[in-house]
Parts: sequence; structure tokens; C-alpha cells
Amino acid sequence: MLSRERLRPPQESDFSSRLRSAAVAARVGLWLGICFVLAFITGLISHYAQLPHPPIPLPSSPSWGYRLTQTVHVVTGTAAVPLLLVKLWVVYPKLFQPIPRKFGALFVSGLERLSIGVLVSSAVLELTIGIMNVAQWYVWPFDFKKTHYALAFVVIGALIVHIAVKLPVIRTALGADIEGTDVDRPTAVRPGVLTRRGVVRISWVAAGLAVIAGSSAAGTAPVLNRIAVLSARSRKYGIPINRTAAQAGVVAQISRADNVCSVIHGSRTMTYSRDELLVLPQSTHTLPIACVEGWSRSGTWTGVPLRHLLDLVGAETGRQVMVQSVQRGTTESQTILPADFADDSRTLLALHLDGEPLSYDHGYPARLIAPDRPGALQTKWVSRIEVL
Ligand SMILES: Nc1nc2c(c(=O)[nH]1)N[C@H]1C(S)=C(S)[C@@H](COP(=O)(O)O)O[C@H]1N2
Ligand SMILES: [Mo]
Repeated sequence: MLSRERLRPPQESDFSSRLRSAAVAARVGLWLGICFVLAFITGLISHYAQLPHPPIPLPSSPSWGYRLTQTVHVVTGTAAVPLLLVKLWVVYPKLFQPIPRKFGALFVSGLERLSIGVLVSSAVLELTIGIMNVAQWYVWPFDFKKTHYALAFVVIGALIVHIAVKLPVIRTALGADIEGTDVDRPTAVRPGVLTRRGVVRISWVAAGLAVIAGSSAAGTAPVLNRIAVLSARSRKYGIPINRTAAQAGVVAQISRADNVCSVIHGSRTMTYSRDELLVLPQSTHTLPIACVEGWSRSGTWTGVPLRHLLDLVGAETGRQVMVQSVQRGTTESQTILPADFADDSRTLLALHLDGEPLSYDHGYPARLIAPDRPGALQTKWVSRIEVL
């Protein structure tokens, strides 16, 4: 028979491991905080890069800028997963702290629990849907980008409140020796084999392993692709294909001999077949595709500089340009190029990739490729270019 004693809910004092200390929480929390802030900043950059009219105009150089910020985003987001798990393991006995009886104290403790609840649940959800996005596992009914963006503000807001509330403890814990006993629970006992330093090191190693998986998914280190767990696509192709021509339902149209691309400026329209584009001046540039889903890969693209096509319809520089695909009705089927991207000499209506004619899946007969832009804006199967 169970005694009454054993049926009661756990209390904070039941947790006796000294590994679960503010010393560990503050150190792991520091790295976790750095990861969240970096992921937040790079996430904002990615968000702005995808707006037709960003409040802060983004540059078209260096061509690998977006690739770098997006990689930092995926790497820090992935590293945060094991750090968050360790952090939660260290602090969760606090859940069982006695509930104050006095109204004032109850109110304060209730507020604190609420803010921690918001922080933990938003952070767990944010990381989960982020990782699922890298794995292309869209099982939710909501729009990923909007939700991930909105939730980021909740996480950062709750994080700021959390750090502000905990600042005195954080400062004491970080300032003192990690194995010191000043801020321990009274019931804490000395660690056995594993020391606090050990826990912190284990969380670094776990974060490192997660980063290896994350960065290989992001395609930053091709050597690591063999052990990439998150992105099967990266291993199969030179440049991964996000959506094939068949999936986009464009095969019939792009394979027709009379398929053309029009360039429009006011009342002037020039229309080209692929063969006509091939006899225009060509440029070759090595530019990456950096997908918001976490992978990126560089390719050598050859095609007609967009600026040349704009010159041929008499468009002056400094104009926004809309690029449309044969495909219709998805967010990726058209993009608005800000003027500095439209005028950049590396922005191409590409006809070749790595010396081969574009495959259907990479955007045949012609696709847009511009420096320093998110992959989703590198429109494939281009049929219409309009000066705005
Ligand atoms: N028309 C069209 N263009 C598109 C897409 C699409 O679905 N339709 N996907 C975009 C996305 S999300 C990425 S990452 C790149 C991938 O280009 P790739 O398939 O040549 O690697 O194409 C972009 N261009
Ligand atoms: Mo993408």
C-alpha cells in the first residue's frame, strides 16, 4: 500500500542534485540567450529581405550576405535546442516551489510563473516549427513564415522580461565559482561523478553536434552532407530542387517551342524565345541559392544580365522590376526586385547552370538569379518581366 507521504506532489526540496543550480542555469542560459538574439536578428534580416518594400533597404553585395545570415539563423536555432533542454532540466524543480499564501507574494509569484510559461512554451514552439521547416515537414494548418516571425517577438519579449527579473541571480552566479554553493537549494548534495563544469561542457558538445547537423542541412560544409540528418535533398542534387517543374504544373507550358518571355516597360514590350535570349550578350556569375528552409548551395549561372533586357525596352536605372513565372498562384511565382537588385550587373535571366542548359526543374527556359537574395525570390520559369 502506498503511504500518504508518497502520494503528495513533488516539492522543490525533493530535488537534491547540486547540478541543478543557478551556476549551471546562468552559464547555459547565457549561450542560449546569445543563440536566441542571433537567430532573432538574422530572422529579421530574412523577413525584410523578403518584403517588396523593406523599411531598411538591403544591399545586393556581398552576394553571399543572405546565405551567411540565413546559415547563422539555422545554426543558432539548432544549437538552441539542446541548450534549451539542458536549461529546462536544470531549472524545472522550481516548478514545485511552494505557492505563497500571502496575496502580494502570490501575485508576484503568479506573474513570474506566467512569464516563464510564456517564454518556455513560445521558445519550444518556435524551435520546433523551425526544425520542422528545415525538414520540410509541414503538418500544421498555419502559415509557417508568419507564425515563426510573430512568435519570435513573443520569445524575445519574454526573454527580456526573464533576464531583467533574474539579473541579480545571473550576476551572482556568473561572478562566482561554478562549483560554489552560495545560491544552492538547501537540500542540494555534492555532485557524484558529473560536475557542474561537466554539465556545461556536455551541453556545449550537444549544441556542437546539433550545429553540425544544422550546418550540413544548410549546406555550409559539404563534407558534412553525408551525415546530414535534416535535409535529404542536399545529398541528392548539385543544387537542391525545392519544387520540381512537375510539382509546379508547368511542364506542358515550358516545353512548348513557342514558349516566350516578355519584357514590358510602359507601352514598350519585347518578347523573346529561349533561342533569341541565347544570342543576346551573356554573363557568367557564381551566385548561391540560399533557401529559407535552411540549405544553401552555390552555382555558376550564365545568362542575359537583367539590366541589358531593361536597356532594350528603354528603362532607366533606379526602377523596381516585377518578375513573374509561368507558374501562378503561389508566393514563389513572382517577385519584386528592388532597384539596386534590378540594376546589379550580376542579376541574370539565367539560361545555363554550371555550363549546362537549365533543367526543367531549375527553371527552364529561363530563371531569375540575383546576388544576396533569399532562394524563394529566385523565380523559376520566368515568363514576364515588368518595369514598375
Ligand atoms: N516559379 C517558382 N520559382 C521558384 C520556386 C517555386 O516554387 N516556383 N521556389 C523557390 C525556392 S523556395 C527556392 S529555394 C529556389 C530553389 O531553386 P532551385 O530549385 O533551382 O534550386 O527557387 C525558387 N524559385
Ligand atoms: Mo526556398
